[in-house]
Amino acid sequence: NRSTTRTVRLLGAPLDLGADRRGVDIGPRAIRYADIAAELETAGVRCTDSGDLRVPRLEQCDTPATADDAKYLDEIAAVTAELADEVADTIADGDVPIALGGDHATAMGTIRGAARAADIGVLWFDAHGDYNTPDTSPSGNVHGMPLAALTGYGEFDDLDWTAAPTVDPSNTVIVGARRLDDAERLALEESDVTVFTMHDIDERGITAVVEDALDIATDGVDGIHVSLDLDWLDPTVAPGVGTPVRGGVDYREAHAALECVATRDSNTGLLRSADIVEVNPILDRDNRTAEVAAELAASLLGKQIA
Ligand code: NNH
Ligand code: MN
Ligand code: MN
Ligand code: MN
Repeated sequence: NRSTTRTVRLLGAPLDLGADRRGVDIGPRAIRYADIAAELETAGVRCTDSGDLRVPRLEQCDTPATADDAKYLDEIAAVTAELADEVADTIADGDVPIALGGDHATAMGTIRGAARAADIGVLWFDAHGDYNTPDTSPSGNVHGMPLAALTGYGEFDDLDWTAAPTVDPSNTVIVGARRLDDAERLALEESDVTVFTMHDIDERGITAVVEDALDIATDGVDGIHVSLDLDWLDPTVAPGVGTPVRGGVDYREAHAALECVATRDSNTGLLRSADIVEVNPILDRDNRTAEVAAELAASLLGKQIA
């Protein structure tokens, strides 16, 4: 049981090199304007903010070849290496890092940093599998690949760390999947990664699925990282994302899921780090998606309802 007040440290990661739709680099700012700090304080944690990582502007990078299999992977490797260091430092200070994305390639930094301190499992809330590799990706967008890289699947020439997996696939759980690319689906079937689809949530309910996901992710490890892609939610709730897919979780299911994680955390202190990614204010309406993101962060950190 945790006795002292925890401190969350926000790490802005305005990374947009992993996705096609412009605007996801404004995500950290939008989530701060949605007052994530105040939301987190309602969860009873302290909140500090280290500002934004430096990310090269897309216009400053070499234009990828049209047939490039992993666009801007070099630059993404450099940015996420810095993020990994910041995350590791934050955990070493006893704080909980929450990275504000940016596209989902951000997780290559947060999870690598968190895994330096302890063996961790990963809960990946997403409409997508993010298990493509440079060889299988239909788009060349690196935000569709982080989970493969982190679990040591596939060839990532520009990433020197993928040979040794950062997280064990058997402690890696995707929740809410509803759009997998063909090769990605096959690769996931052959892997030890667990995939709970929207169908599973329909059949069994969100809390039963998340309890199972927690059992799997925490089996034999010291803690977990929570990766929250806002396109996990239905686009009616979270319209400001680059690759929306209908049929996602609703507002209440999303909160219920993160409350399950928080309850488990309050009993065992397992939450090490998180990232909140893919908020694209250019595509959003009235900053709604950033607001949902801020509220979900509070649920993750144990905000009590009423
Ligand atoms: N699977 C697609 C790709 O690899 C889309 C990935 N988009 C995401 N993933 N937002 O979460 O390009
Ligand atoms: Mn994703
Ligand atoms: Mn997604
Ligand atoms: Mn169904």
